[in-house]
Amino acid sequence: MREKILEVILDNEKEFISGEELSKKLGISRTAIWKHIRILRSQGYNIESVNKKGYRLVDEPTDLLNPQNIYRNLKTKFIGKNVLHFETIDSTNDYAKKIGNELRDGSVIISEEQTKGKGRLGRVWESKAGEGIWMSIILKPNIIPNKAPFITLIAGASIVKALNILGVDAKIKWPNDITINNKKLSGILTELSAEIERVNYIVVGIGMNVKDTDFEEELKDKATSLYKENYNLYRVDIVKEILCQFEKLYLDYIEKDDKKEVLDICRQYSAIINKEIYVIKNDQKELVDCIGINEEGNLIIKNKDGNLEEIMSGEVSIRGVKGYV
Ligand code: BTX
Repeated sequence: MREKILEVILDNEKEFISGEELSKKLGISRTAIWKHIRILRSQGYNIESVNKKGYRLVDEPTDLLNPQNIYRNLKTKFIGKNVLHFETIDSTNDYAKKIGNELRDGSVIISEEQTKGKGRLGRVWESKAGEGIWMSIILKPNIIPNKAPFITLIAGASIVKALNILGVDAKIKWPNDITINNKKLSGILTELSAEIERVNYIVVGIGMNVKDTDFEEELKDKATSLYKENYNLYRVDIVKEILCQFEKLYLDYIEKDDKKEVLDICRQYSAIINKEIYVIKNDQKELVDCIGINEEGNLIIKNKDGNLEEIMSGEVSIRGVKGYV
């Protein structure tokens, strides 16, 4: 109901709408409407109420990640059409995994804060309140499990594409980091619930630092945020653009087995192709030349003996010669 009230007020733009009109339109009492308005205000909506005139929105709500804001003008078919928004949560990925079976394909779990944000291999992902985008997309494709890892690349491609569309000079560090100026801006954690022959659901977790000004000591040299790089963007615009780019690339892959655009994007915006990089595997660090990404989405490197090698995502970490990239 609250969402319906908000929709009517938003659609009315800067004009007043009376409590009576709202109550008739939505079939609830004026007192109930007032209660909802109070809650909407506490969520950050600047709604004015004037005696005998009614309610109106003083200025557009800007950077709230609540479902209503995400649904507005979202140009997707099914991704992000069901959003669950939390003020705080342990991990959006963990929650998505818990209730993945019950939610429909394309549902999004998003939280202002994570108290146990996860990276890959049990690592921690710092997710402070209101400072970033911490979200998980639930997918239910009819594919065999070994087709799932490519979805991480799809997510990376959609994030880097979305950011570049919004004017950010972001790059992708194969397979799952998005960087700016050689520092980590965003990471992806894809998790899978599957049987041998069949995927139940996939959870694509995306973390992005948007407003952070200060990182913990350990992250200071390798992490960055959009704000730190002088980009002032609304989180909700970024979320919508990512969901939109993601859906297109995802459907190409699932419906047509078409990887072309994802690979093109990963190559075009690569932070590591044609550079010397360290490949780290089981604590072994090897300096190699990064040659490219092949048609499977695997990384091609040339080691110091001149041999070409193909690396699959998940088996290694990549580091730059001078630092993170
Ligand atoms: P990763 O294992 O590649 O990166 C984790 C490493 O990155 C950490 O060990 C730390 O060094 C560094 N790091 C931690 N927090 C940050 C940060 N905020 N910015 C930059 N670097 C950081 C990457 O794993 C996958 C991250 C996915 C996060 C999303 S958020 C929504 C969803 N829910 C959840 O619990 N995880 C995912």
